[in-house]
Amino acid sequence: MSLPTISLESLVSTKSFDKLLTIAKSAGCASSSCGSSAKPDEMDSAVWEKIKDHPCYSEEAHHYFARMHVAVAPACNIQCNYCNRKYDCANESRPGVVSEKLTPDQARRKVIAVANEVPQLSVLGIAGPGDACYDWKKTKATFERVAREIRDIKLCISTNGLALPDRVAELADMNVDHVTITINMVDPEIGAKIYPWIFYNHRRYTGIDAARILHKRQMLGLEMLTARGILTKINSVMIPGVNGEHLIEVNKWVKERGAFLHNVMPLISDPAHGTHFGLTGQRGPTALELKTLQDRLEGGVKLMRHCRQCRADAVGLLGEDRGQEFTIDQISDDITYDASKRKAYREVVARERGDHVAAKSQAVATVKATGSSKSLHIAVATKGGGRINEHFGHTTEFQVYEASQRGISFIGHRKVEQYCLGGRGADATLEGVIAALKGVDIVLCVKIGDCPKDQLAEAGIRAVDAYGYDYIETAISALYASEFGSEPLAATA
Ligand code: CLF
Ligand code: SF4
Repeated sequence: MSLPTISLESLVSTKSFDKLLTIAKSAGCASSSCGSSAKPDEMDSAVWEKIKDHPCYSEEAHHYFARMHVAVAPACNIQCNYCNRKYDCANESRPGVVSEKLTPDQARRKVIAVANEVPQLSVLGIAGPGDACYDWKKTKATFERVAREIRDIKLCISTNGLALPDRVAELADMNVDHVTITINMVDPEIGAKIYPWIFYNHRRYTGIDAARILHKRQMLGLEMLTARGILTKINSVMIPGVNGEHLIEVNKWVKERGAFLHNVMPLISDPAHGTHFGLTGQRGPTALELKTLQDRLEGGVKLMRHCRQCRADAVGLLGEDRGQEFTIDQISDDITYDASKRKAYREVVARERGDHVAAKSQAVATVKATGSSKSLHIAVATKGGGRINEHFGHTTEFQVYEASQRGISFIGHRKVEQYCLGGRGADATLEGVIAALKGVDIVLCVKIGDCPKDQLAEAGIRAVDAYGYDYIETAISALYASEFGSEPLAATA
């Protein structure tokens, strides 16, 4: 069991720079793997440099680093059947939420305010609320203003791809290293069921003609990005009965054209959102349908499974949204950038990550050494940093892992309502939490009361709080070994 000499949490929560530096410096070098890199052996160093701090492109990085979106690009050049223009672009966001729209100058101020207060910030993304490549002037002006002041921030955009080929050269000039294209089809007949129209070269196209143009532009854009070494993530919205099976074909096409990641997201469809699919009763996939498709896609383009379908003005670690702390009315007109918090945080994270990777590798070896063919599903209460560091009752999102002979993998998350508020737990909320944890064998948390623990046990879920503040994988491997190996049963709560 490895305990940190310094908690990332203390570094994140402290407000005083002097205190922050003291914490960072006092960490010393107690790490068991000091100097070791978190870079996977098989990964190219140049690619690693691009993804190591990007919470969406690296599952491992999402424990440490945060992204923020600024909603500067409201205009869009296509219509998707899962979109209602009242809301944000559903290609990269949950439908049904509306962002605070900003000018590039307001966006610059907001990014600086967040960078001064959220040391985990590493990526600025523009994900709408319309299309970042179509509403290009504002996207470009925002990136230029921010990059002039915060030189190490990564720039990232999300687009439907129609206007992308016209912007690739400028994206490369601005050092935008990460581009997401939403690609839901490679067959225009299927495309016609998803896109009623597009607006291209000053005219509107409908039906198969529209889908054919969109498909060609998406493929061209992807090829152009790959040729320039820009990493691409493909988002696909899984729409059962429309493109579910077809996404296997999409995965092959984008692999051939050099895509780096494939993120298959569930359609979120509700009549209240006023979308075509919502109003016509098109359903989204079940969690099992989504996982089954993702499992079938293994072996193609690397899959992203930790997406949170965040909103177009999201701020914070994936899964948390601190946007309300940084609305534009709270930010001074003459704010200036102070790099100190981000710098101190990065120094600590560099040490912590090497240690975490070594611990993870040890944990996987422990699981494999059991030789068991069984799998274990574990939900973890965590605030980030790759550790079990949240109370059961304070959790709003559990991270779910699977341990098996394939290793220990993050396979998804379960959002829940916070069970314990003001020191008291609500029974009705607990029922919802237990329902959300269906299929999970064990819950890992820092602390849990007897009452929720007993109710979880009645639902067949074991709650364990004996591994508080340990690395997630270390605790999982110990539990797996105690369950399926020859080792004596580990201490459980
Ligand atoms: Fe934003 Fe998207 Fe860049 Fe990430 S989000 S533009 S790549 S910085 Fe990430 Fe959010 Fe999923 Fe998007 S979790 S919705 S994948
Ligand atoms: Fe809506 Fe985004 Fe599709 Fe445009 S690209 S129609 S904003 S989901």
